[in-house]
Amino acid sequence: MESKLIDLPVFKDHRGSLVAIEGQRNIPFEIKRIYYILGTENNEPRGFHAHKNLQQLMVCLKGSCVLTLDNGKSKSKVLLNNPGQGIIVDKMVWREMSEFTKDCIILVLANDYYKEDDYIRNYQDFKYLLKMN
Ligand code: T46
Repeated sequence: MESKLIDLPVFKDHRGSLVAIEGQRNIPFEIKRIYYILGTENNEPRGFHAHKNLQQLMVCLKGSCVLTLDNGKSKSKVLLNNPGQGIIVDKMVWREMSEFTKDCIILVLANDYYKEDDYIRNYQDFKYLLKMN
């Protein structure tokens, strides 16, 4: 699976908007964990790691930030600022988040529980493991 932006179903009417996300229906994995990132007033960059196996969907519910993705072959920068879109971040992709607005809220849906041993926090280790795969 590649990392990619996907459109989410947005149900908009005179009351406002509702966005629905269903595991293995409009995203390609089952959802085991949900977390969210907020309180980014200091605009401190986050991430700087890859995951050995974890797949995630990231949705910016409010404000914006820049997500940089690096699969070892190419790097891309995506502005997350649309709650009607999500970005699937595949395993073995180095991610960095920066340029947070003060009001930014990022929702993340993950296909597994929190496991510290799934993290690759050193970029040289990440490049090495990519070569070994
Ligand atoms: C990712 C990016 C987008 C938990 O205890 N449970 C959890 O499910 C998570 C995600 C984190 N934590 C603890 C571990 C740390 O003590 O929360 C603290 C902050 O986590 P971290 O420094 O990993 O946060 P980010 O923003 O750098 O990375 C997070 C996710 O960890 C990561 O999987 O892809 O958001």
